[in-house]
Amino acid sequence: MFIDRALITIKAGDGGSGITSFMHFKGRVNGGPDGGDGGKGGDIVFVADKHLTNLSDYYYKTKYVAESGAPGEPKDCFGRAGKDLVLKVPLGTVIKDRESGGIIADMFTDGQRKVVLVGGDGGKGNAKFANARRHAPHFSQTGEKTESKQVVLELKTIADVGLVGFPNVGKSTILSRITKARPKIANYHFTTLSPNLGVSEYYDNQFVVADIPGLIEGASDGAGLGIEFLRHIERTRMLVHVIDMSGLEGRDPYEDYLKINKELKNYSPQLAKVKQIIVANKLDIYGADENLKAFKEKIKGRKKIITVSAVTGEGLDKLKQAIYDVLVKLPPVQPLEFEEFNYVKPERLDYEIFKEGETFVVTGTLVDVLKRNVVMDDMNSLAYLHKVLKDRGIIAELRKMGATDKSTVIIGGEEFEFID
Ligand SMILES: Nc1nc2c(ncn2[C@@H]2O[C@H](COP(=O)(O)OP(=O)(O)OP(=O)(O)O)[C@@H](O)[C@H]2O)c(=O)[nH]1
Ligand SMILES: [Mg+2]
Repeated sequence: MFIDRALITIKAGDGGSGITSFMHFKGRVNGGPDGGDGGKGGDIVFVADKHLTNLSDYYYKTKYVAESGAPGEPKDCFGRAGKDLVLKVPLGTVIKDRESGGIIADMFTDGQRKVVLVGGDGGKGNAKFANARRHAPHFSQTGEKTESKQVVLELKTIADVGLVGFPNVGKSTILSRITKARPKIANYHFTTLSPNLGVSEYYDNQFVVADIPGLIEGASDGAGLGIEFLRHIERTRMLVHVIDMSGLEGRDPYEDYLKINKELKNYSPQLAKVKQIIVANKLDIYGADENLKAFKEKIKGRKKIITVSAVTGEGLDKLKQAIYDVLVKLPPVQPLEFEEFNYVKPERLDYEIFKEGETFVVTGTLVDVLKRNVVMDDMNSLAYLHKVLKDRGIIAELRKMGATDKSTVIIGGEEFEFID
């Protein structure tokens, strides 16, 4: 099954918890704290892989969780880090955040890696909390818990040339003649149900050609197979617009040409501006000559027309050359330009309070951040500090621990008078 869009849930590994432990020696009662830190959780990493052609793996399995870090161990041993979970995707996969629609990455080149979610930090073991005043901390930190996220994977094929046209006009036949690809070819509409890619060789040059399902009038409103597949030619450098000149299906070739262009424009004005060459196909069929003449009159030399018969092979070398002549003047296929969306880990701000005689001491990462942001002799800044202490529940906790008006509180090395 060809899957070019998938919605999956991903979660980086949780951090392992630090542990509380004390050294044990035979004959020695009071060993120091030796609880090790927990390991970091595994990351969720996407890697572009040129051997993959579509996203079918992500259709069947939709939940991906990286390994958690192991808890710390006694004797100051760190817990093992969780393994990263590597998710391979085909080239051209665009990764988006489901909630905001923001683009996280365009997996454009083989081997490209993108860490989308970072594993949780391991918690600190009690050994890390020992200091001059506190010889035997009976606590340790738990590991950081990570959040799961939903991402949309969307394949936007990377090709130089896109084949467009009505169903049954011979797009797949042309692909099979100018590349080694072997798409299904048959005399009915919508033979091609998903995009086919092939590599065409022109002397020392190569270009990638994408053949997509046929379009019909109203495709942009969902008629036929719709315009869903146009995504796969959105980033091609040029289009080859294939037109059946035989008239065997009772349609006028020039009308076909206008209708397809209208659908392209409805899908995306940019796509409508992509350089096109016209291929007049099925010239081997009786009557095609006449139709071609009429077509040329209507188009009045506005576009280059290459006449071919995909079945006999007539004109296909000319077609390759015409494609090449256009491509050499164009820049190579580029990755999307976008403002990168990132999942930012909330900075873990914690604190602890302990009592030293009658004095309360507040320490921890929250205090470190506050110290960076607060100017001690500025009234507004101090008001902000007070608000943060209140919002974070530190004031309430100090009170619980017995702080009253006039108690001394040391925050980040500065002495304050406790005010409720
Ligand atoms: N006589 C003749 N028949 C052709 C030519 N090119 C393609 N055909 C036939 O036209 C029919 C449709 O060809 P396909 O290549 O499957 O057409 P398509 O445009 O890919 O069609 P969809 O995948 O349905 O959009 C097949 O029976 C082909 O053999 C040609 O140059 N001359
Ligand atoms: Mg086809």
